[in-house]
Amino acid sequence: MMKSLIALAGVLLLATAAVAQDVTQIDGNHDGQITRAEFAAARMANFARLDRNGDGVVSTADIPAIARFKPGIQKTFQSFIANADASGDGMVTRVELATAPMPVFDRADANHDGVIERTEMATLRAGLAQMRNQ
Ligand SMILES: [Ca+2]
Ligand SMILES: [Ca+2]
Ligand SMILES: [Ca+2]
Repeated sequence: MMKSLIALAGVLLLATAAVAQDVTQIDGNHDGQITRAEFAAARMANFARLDRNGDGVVSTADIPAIARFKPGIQKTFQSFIANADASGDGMVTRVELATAPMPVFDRADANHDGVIERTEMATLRAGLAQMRNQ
């Protein structure tokens, strides 16, 4: 029981808008900077975890398994879906997630060069933390 709770806590961290990892995990090539491609790849890596019922899409149907333990996740999950659901059918496919807007990345990339460098990293961390606590 304890073990599954701990596992679930990990899932919740990852589930929160799909990018709530520590920035060092997002930095795929560990060069201290995060490119748009690295950010997108980290998000895609979480798709399977977000799709709790395994039907190939992320939707509100995936919430109940998580919401039993953390009711507050619903709002975060819904805002994640709203952000990525390009077709507006309430479901996020892998294709939609791959091309979804990255508002947190864009806000952090102050000089708009498509890379989060060291000076912009604090803003990215703050943005990710804010999503986690939504
Ligand atoms: Ca990098
Ligand atoms: Ca699903
Ligand atoms: Ca930048």
